[in-house]
Amino acid sequence: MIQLINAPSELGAGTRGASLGYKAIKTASLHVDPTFFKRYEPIDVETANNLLFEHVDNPYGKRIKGVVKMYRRIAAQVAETMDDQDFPLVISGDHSNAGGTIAGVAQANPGKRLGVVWIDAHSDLHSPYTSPSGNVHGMPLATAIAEDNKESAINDVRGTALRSWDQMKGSRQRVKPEDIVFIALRSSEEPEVHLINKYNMAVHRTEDVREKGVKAIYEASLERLKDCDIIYVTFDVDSMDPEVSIGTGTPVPGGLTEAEATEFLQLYAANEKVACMEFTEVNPLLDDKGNAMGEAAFRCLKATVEALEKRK
Ligand code: HAR
Ligand code: MN
Ligand code: MN
Ligand code: MN
Repeated sequence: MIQLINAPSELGAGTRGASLGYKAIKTASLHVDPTFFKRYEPIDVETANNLLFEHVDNPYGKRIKGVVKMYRRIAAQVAETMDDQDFPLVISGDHSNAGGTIAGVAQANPGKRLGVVWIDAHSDLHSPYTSPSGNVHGMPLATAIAEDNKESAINDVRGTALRSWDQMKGSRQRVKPEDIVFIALRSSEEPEVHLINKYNMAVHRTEDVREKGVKAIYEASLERLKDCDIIYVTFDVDSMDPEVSIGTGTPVPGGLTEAEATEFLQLYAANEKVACMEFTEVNPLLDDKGNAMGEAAFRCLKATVEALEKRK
């Protein structure tokens, strides 16, 4: 069974409104498939969004204590869902907690090698030592590979931010850096580029998708992850072009079309190795075309769920 998990976090984002992403998607469903969220009723993860109203005291890991709370809750819910032999499909607010999703997948699958497909304009490989913004949604993938990247440090991090970071990071790698594949990546800072090159992570840019086609990129990603037992696929909607994805915190030109994104999601969802998926970063407060982003995300979600259903 597919189990939707609604985790409306937004502590990790730099702009407000990502916690409304799920509501935007649900509202969009009313025009297209009004009973969808009855058939796939999500489990709600309790947020720590009350902390939004408190003073930010860690410039290099903003609201990171609250993000850690979300991490634990999401990891626990994802692990429980997998222990129940259900398929976790997480709809999160901002991307910061994807490290928690990965921790949950790892917890429920001890001894299995976990690969990651990161469909995103950004590489989300910062640590508090390297983040240019202090926004924790730029850090989740670094927690999965337990990477401080101190050799690229630009920030003098101390105190509770470090303790929270160490809690998120955990004591061991949940994913090997060489088992990461990026799709539609087009915005990374120098410290992230350093890690991508150091560990030879696979990068497929939008131009590569155009040139070779979605299917070929999908197949290349599977080849790359052939020694992995299971795969987690994350879909940050800013992977799509701002023409589709203006309702998101950090849009970047040159992204995927909705059709390309949909084809990727359908292919991954149909693959038995894919054990968990996540949709993230829909922010209707930033959408200047009504709920266009919510509608596109819902169409992508519906296509994903239909492909998952066909597996059985
Ligand atoms: N790399 C930038 C930073 O860390 C921007 C990160 C932004 N946003 C995301 N992640 N939506 O995918 O500040
Ligand atoms: Mn992201
Ligand atoms: Mn992004
Ligand atoms: Mn609007």
